[in-house]
Amino acid sequence: MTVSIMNRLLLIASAFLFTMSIYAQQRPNIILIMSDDHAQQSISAYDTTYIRTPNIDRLANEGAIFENSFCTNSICAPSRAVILTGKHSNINGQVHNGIRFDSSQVTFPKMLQAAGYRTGMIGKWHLQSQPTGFDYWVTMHDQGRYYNPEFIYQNGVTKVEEGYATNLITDKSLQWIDEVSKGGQPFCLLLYHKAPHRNWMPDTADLNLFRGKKYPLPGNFYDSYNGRVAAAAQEMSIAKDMLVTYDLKMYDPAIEDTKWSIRNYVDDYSRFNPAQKAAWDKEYKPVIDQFIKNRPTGKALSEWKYQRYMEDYLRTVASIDKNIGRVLQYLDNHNLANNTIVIYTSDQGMYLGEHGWFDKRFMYEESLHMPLLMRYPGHIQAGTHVMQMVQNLDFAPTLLDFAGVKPDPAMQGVSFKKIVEGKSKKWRDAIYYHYYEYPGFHSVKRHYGVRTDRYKLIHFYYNIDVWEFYDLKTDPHEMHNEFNNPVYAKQINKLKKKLQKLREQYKDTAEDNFRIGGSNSQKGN
Ligand code: SGN
Ligand code: CA
Repeated sequence: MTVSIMNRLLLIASAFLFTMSIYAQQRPNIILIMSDDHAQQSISAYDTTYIRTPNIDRLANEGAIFENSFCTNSICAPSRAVILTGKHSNINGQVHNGIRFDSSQVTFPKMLQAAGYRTGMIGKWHLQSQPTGFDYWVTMHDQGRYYNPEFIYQNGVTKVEEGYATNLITDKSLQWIDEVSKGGQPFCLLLYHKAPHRNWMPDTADLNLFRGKKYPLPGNFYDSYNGRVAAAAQEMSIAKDMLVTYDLKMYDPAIEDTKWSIRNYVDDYSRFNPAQKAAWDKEYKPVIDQFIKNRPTGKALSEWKYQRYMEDYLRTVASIDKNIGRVLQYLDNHNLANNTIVIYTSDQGMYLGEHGWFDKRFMYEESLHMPLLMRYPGHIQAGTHVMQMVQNLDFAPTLLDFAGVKPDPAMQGVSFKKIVEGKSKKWRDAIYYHYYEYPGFHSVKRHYGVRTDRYKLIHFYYNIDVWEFYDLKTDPHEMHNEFNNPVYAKQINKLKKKLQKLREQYKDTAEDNFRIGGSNSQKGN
């Protein structure tokens, strides 16, 4: 080979390597922050009624807020599986919480990993099988614990670590980002918080927040569930089902409660170290004493429970917000903000007293909505409001799209990259939903349905056969089931057809009569 050919080959090779390295650098890092049961109503970018969340709001101000982001099945493990696979529950198999996720499936982290991304998963996993597709992972057993949680590392080591879950998960995440961001490869981190899940245990550092603040009761707090059989049959009512000891921390021999409630509370309480216990008692002891003194009953008790619920729930949210602030600050300080997509979401929505409830599961608005905010400077315009109806089903194809990786053709979701970038407006006109976990915790009947920008049609099945129809424009709080109202007959017919089409499209035409074993009741011993 002559010298000039050698030189030419070297030149071509170095140009190729240079292009590759630019390409590698241009692919964005991805940080998907997800919390557990975070109601959109308690993010001030959406709603300023209850709390200020300045750090989460930063993502909306500097990027996009999705006004119509929904889950496909409003419960934890199913939502996580939908996010990983880009497929509905009937296809990915995770129809309810009590199933071991089939981790041999194609997931977006696996695809990113194969495309050269460093991948990490830190926090609440809740899918029973071990995470796959990650270079690094550390999770918690099942729901995890708020205080001094036990972490499970991928090398098989389990370790109880002192501190508060939301802080610890953030510490570990920043440490991992610190390590991987120094290499040449882009990274993708799933940063999954336990909070603000039941039983809403705040960080001792936040116990002074919101003390004694009065929250407005939602207008339908005293819902009679007229015309809504399934809504009447649930067991997630603040008045009836919220437990004063376990949920509201009123632990005292003078206070009666179920054995389940007391046992579970003691289980958490016994984990405190002396300093945590002292701070905890300092906050709750006076509240307990007051409660014993006043002994509220009837409506006064329901409203007292609501206020206590809100106080603790919002304290756990404040900690999430603070820790998101730490992540954003880290990115700023390390010159990573511009090349990193940051997303904030929750596995589903949550009731903060609407219809008198806590928990989720129903296809009604508060639990169907998933908060979704996304920042990617230079690509997503600051202050973008996305009105299109996106779903967690779309996360996988969207993130792959941003990373320049072609989604797996079997994924059922659609990339909303062009939508959030403001490059296209073309989108679906209806979303599909299917909830299966019945019989189970909180007794929400199995149902599936369709929602358009204005209407919603739901079919409750399994041990009932009931249809509901709502006009969200005239009845945004879903108090009037108009299924039998002739005024809507044409609309209902249209929606029934749409529902059938979606069920065919998503291969979900069979009403699944699988059995859910055992009793999940929290009311027994
Ligand atoms: C636990 C909770 C329930 C909750 C489920 C599912 N009970 O079982 O209230 O509905 O999780 O939540 S608890 O007393 O043990 O906290 S999910 O978000 O994980 O699906
Ligand atoms: Ca959840």
